[in-house]
Amino acid sequence: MAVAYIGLGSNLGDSPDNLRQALRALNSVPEIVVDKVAGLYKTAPVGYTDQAWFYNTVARIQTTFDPHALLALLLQTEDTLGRVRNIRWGPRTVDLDLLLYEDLVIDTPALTVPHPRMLERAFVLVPLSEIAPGLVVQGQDISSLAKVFRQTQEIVCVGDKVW
Ligand code: GSY
Repeated sequence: MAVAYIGLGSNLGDSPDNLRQALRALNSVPEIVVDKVAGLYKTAPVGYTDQAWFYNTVARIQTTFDPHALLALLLQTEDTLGRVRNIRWGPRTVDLDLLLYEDLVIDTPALTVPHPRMLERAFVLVPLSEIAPGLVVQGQDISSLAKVFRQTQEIVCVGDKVW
């Protein structure tokens, strides 16, 4: 089994429930076990800022899928849960990003791993550092980066758990 980390986000509909349903859908696939999920965070939108705050979390999974098969499943799960792709950085029912897959570096037209923007987004770094505090990605300590970026990007830990 390979270890991979998935970033989850939602700012449309019942967002905590959307994230819960996404995790359930992934865990119901025989090739995937969801084994650790960070707490739930409310986060100010990054990129296109004229939209509602997001709910975000990060999950660690074990999987027998290769990275491209895993990506295909993430996209299919987004579609099943009702994601409509209209505004590029706009509101979404659920967004599932493949952040890391073992320590592989992948650069294909369809997939870039580590996720190209993960090292500058508090909504990824903070929940990721919660479940993988010693993790180093591209020579950068995730916990130290999380401390830096949470000072400039608004992020609030919400009490509820989605897993
Ligand atoms: O990349 C994921 C979608 N997304 C998010 C998000 O999940 N959270 C926050 N806070 N801002 C975002 N901008 C985009 S695009």
